[in-house]
Amino acid sequence: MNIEGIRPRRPDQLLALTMKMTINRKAGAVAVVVSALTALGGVNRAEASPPLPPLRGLEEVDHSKVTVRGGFWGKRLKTHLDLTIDHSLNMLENDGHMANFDRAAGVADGECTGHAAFDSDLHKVLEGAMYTLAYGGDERLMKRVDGVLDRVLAAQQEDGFLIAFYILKDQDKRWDNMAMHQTYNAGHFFEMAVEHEKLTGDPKALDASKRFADNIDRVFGPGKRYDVDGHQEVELALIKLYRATGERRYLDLARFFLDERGHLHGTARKPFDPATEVKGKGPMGQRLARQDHKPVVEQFEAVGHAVRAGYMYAAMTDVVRFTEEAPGYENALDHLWEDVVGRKMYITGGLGTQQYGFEGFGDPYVLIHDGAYAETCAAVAHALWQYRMNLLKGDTKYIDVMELALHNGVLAGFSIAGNGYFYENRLVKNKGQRGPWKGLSCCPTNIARIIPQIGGLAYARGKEQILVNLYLAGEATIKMDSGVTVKLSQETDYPWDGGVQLIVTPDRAARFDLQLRIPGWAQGRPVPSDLYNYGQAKVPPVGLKVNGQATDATPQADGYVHLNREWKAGDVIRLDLPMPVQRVYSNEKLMTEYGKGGQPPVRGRERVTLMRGPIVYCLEEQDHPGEKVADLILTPDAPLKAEFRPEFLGGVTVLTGEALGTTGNRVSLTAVPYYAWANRISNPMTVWINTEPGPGPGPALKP
Ligand code: FUB
Ligand code: ZN
Repeated sequence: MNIEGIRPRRPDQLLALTMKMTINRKAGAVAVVVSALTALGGVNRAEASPPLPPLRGLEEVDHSKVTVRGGFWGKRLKTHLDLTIDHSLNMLENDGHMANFDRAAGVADGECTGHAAFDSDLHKVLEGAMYTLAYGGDERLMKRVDGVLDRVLAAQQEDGFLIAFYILKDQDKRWDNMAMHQTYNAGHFFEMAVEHEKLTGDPKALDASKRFADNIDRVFGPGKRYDVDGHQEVELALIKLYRATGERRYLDLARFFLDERGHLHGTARKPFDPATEVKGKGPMGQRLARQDHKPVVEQFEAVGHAVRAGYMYAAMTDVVRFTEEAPGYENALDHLWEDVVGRKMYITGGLGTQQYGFEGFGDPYVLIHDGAYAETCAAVAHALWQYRMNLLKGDTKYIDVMELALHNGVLAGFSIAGNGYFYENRLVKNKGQRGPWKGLSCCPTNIARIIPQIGGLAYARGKEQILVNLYLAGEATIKMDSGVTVKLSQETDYPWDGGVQLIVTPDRAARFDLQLRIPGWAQGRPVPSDLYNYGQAKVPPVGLKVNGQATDATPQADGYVHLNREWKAGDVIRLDLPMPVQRVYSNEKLMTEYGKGGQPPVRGRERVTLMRGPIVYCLEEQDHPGEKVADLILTPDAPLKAEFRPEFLGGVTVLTGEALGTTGNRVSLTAVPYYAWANRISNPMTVWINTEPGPGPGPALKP
């Protein structure tokens, strides 16, 4: 299909038209935010100073340079602005997150509520608010957010320390038990502060972050205390803080926290002793869970808690990008990537199984459908890592995985309405209903901050290169090293339609390499490994035209089509990524069911899943009355059709065809996007569908 096939967008799909105050970023959204801050006595800044560039790899195109307009992600951003951020703040207020800060500031009475990671949840929603407000100025929301932020900042101690839980619980035991997420809270505070300063120009949160980071830096480091947090996150956040402030100490501290993993902690660094590296429970089990069982440069297999791992790998990638040398880091990252993407990733981009009874990686090739933990946070952390790998290496395979995780593993954790959440995301389930919140709200609050980052994940740039990584409607403004500013405008209904129109507008004619990602799914690879495949199916050719002239769409080894030419204002690119329905099969080594009576996991019946573009599909029982979806059989030759239904589940493409029921009866089959399941009623769902009659009903599922 070509670009003419793109449906005209309705007014409700146009974020720009429906949002009261947004005209465009510079003239509208930010201007409104800035005026709100002026009223609040904040400091305005027209243009945020650019972050320190990497020493290796590509540069980000920050979300502040990208407008998302309508379409798939525009709808989600509008929901964030209209509902999700306020809803999240309401829930946090109800649960006492803000009250803890008031108590810590000495302006309210009462006992500290919640757990040691409580602060981080509030920081994450505030961070999400910064991205969201950047897309659509909203004076009321900005005032609310700024008011909450002031309550947080009021709790900061003279020495810079700022964790309400510890200020209230036991000041003397701040750093006693490092399993308690102290620096995890700090990291989320730093990330939020960087975005606050970028949005508003007001340095108050960033200054507070520096004071807090300095406090941590006085405690930990060479010749000081040798220890690491129980939950990684601060490492990548310190690198962000370094880039925002230029303070090298923060980069060094991030590196220290990474390099200290795998050493026995205490007041002195002890040599790593491989003899103590054992699996199982007890202290070493704990250390394995938090990737503290080996020095990071010796970690070649993904083990332990999947969220912690994702954040740690992301930070390791940034270390390679921002430090002069990091021997062993890239080698470890390459091994870890092969292990995760080649042996330990669900088809949804989700990570973590319940094989060992916790939220972590299992054995290679053991991905039990009913045992998927696939925590929403793990998919978020995974996407953030893959994004950084692309920046480091400039290969599309990382974006393929990021895209998969974002459209499936992440979005499944969030309701279409914008205020319901899953924590774990199994691939087959007897029932499911997203709740309005979770007491342990790591996943809802990660949703609050990942969705509105989408524009900032879409592009990258090199010296005289622009990389288009995600296809989404909107504009990007990219300044090249040569001084040329390029506006890129995208029109597309991706991921429902593979037609993309790009209009290139440099402010003067200029040569540069415009790189278009040709997704792996359009080249016969649902994932960039042999973990899943399309079987024998062929993929139709990709179409590409520049100013109406057919152009070779063959990607180079890095997965991009390189359009290296002199560009002038108004040049038009039309990309056509055909989107047939694809059956996806798993590697035959993959074990997908629990073994009976404590026996090892087994492969189970042969099954297939369905994908169209980057979207993974599932079956819900309510669409198949009288049948059990876990028992339906989709024969290899049964035709399948794709049909866009604008009024269904927020506007989705469904797949239809015919399956066989348990008695061999013909059943009309309807597959909906996996992320959209459980948005109507709680009912059984399966991602993987039998391909042939089995010895009996499907496996008994956990309730
Ligand atoms: O501990 C902080 C977060 O809460 C983790 O990342 C999640 O797995 C949940 O335990
Ligand atoms: Zn979570």
